[in-house]
Amino acid sequence: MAIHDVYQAVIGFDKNGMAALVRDELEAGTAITAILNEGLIAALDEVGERFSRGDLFIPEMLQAAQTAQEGLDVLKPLLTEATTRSAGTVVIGTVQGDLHDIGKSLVKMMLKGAGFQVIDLGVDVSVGHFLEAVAENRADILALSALLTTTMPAMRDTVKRFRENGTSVKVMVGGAPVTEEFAEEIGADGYAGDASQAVSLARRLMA
Ligand code: B1M
Repeated sequence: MAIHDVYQAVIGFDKNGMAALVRDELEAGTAITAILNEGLIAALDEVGERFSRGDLFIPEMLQAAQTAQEGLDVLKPLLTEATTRSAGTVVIGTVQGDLHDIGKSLVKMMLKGAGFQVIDLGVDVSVGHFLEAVAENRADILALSALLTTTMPAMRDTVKRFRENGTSVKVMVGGAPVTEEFAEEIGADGYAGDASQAVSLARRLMA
């Protein structure tokens, strides 16, 4: 029994076996971050590389994502055990045109675990929907995720519309193709490279 089994289960699309493997790892005392980074995320990176090389295709990429999700579902209660006092309200979503969900959901779980109230709008979220949700929930932070270079312009447009609108909400951005420089260029208030950095950033933005 090792993290490598979790990794292999994602690569081998073992959707039914995944939950038990992750539970076994937890029982064996393996750190949640290790299960996440060395098991689930590392395997998805490998799947992405195989996709880039043309060694596997979208149906397989989807199956790998569904398998990883089974593992994340086991970790979710451990990541979202929030403290009672709210650290702030965050509206989160993946920008328009982009269907990638896993990284954004991980950021959501970690923020919840850090005591933030999080409203998750899901994927392929229009600027209008973000504007409505931020106003309705009087959000302190808007958190935008993008996984495709082709949807980075939608992130730019979203930030632009919020700035034109004059709302005081702080905007944080992230996702694999997003960089610190891009965040600065589009006028976001901050960039985070992974879910734990997202928590530190959200805390800084609230300070
Ligand atoms: Co897609 N896909 N995909 N895909 N997919 C990538 C992203 C890709 C890199 C694969 C590759 O070619 N190597 C590539 C993008 C290339 C690019 O633009 N640079 C790609 C492509 C091309 C596509 C399609 C266009 C393929 C096609 O149709 N020809 C298509 C687009 C569909 C669309 O969105 N409109 C597509 C579709 C899909 C599936 C639907 C099959 C599936 C997603 C299923 C789902 O999410 N429910 C999928 C998957 C699974 C991937 C890979 C393999 C895995 C993504 C993932 O979940 N990673 C991915 C390859 C890869 O990432 N290496 C790939 C794990 C996750 C935890 O990491 O999301 O990066 P990530 O989140 C990280 C950080 O980025 C950060 O925190 C997380 C870690 O802690 N983070 C934030 C994320 N959001 C944040 C927000 C923050 C802060 C941090 O603050 C707000």
